[in-house]
Amino acid sequence: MSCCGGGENKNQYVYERKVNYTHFLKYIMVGDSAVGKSNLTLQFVDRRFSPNSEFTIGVEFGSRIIDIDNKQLKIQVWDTAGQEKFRSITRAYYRGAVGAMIVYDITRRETFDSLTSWLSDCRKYSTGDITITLIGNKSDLESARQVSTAEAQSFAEEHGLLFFEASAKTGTNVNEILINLTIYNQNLVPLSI
Ligand SMILES: Nc1nc2c(ncn2[C@@H]2O[C@H](COP(=O)(O)OP(=O)(O)OP(=O)(O)O)[C@@H](O)[C@H]2O)c(=O)[nH]1
Ligand SMILES: [Mg+2]
Repeated sequence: MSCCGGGENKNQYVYERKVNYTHFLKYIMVGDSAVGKSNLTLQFVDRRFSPNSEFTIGVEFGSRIIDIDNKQLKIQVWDTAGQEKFRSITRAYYRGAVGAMIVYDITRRETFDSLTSWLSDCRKYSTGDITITLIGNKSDLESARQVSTAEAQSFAEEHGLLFFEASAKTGTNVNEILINLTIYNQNLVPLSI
């Protein structure tokens, strides 16, 4: 596990393999507490789900190398704490991020209602161009859904965001999010190391 700014968390991220890469991208993951940010990060990095994950304290990060068009891209995902008391810590981590994932829980309406505030932080504290993806997590809990896909899609269009529903539990759409965010970034940002 890579960790900074906080204490121990039982979510274990694998150490990255020592593979050469030609491009580097920092992404930040934000959203209310318990929407599933740490589990999405765990799926991105290690293709695992942790049913008993604990609140993130401060910020953690995981990374993975993906190949797109014969380029080896190192993606570093900063997984922030959603609890209000960590908000000021989180704000420091937008710096240098070229991608942001704002996550809500499709089964908890209040986490969708918080999106405007997360979006505002994202735009205010990021530096340079940042591509933002909206993620409606816990799509495996369809019967408990409180936010329709159409409503979220419309919010995303209104604010110029990419949009996916996903499940950190089943892994549905998790790779697609990472790949789409990355392809979109490659189009926008000249990358080099
Ligand atoms: N069914 C289901 N449960 C999920 C999913 N993603 C996360 N969970 C559960 O939701 C709870 C919270 O998940 P976390 O990943 O710790 O949430 P978080 O957003 O990192 O929370 P903070 O660190 O407090 O900001 C845990 O019990 C997870 O097992 C999902 O896609 N489906
Ligand atoms: Mg967490």
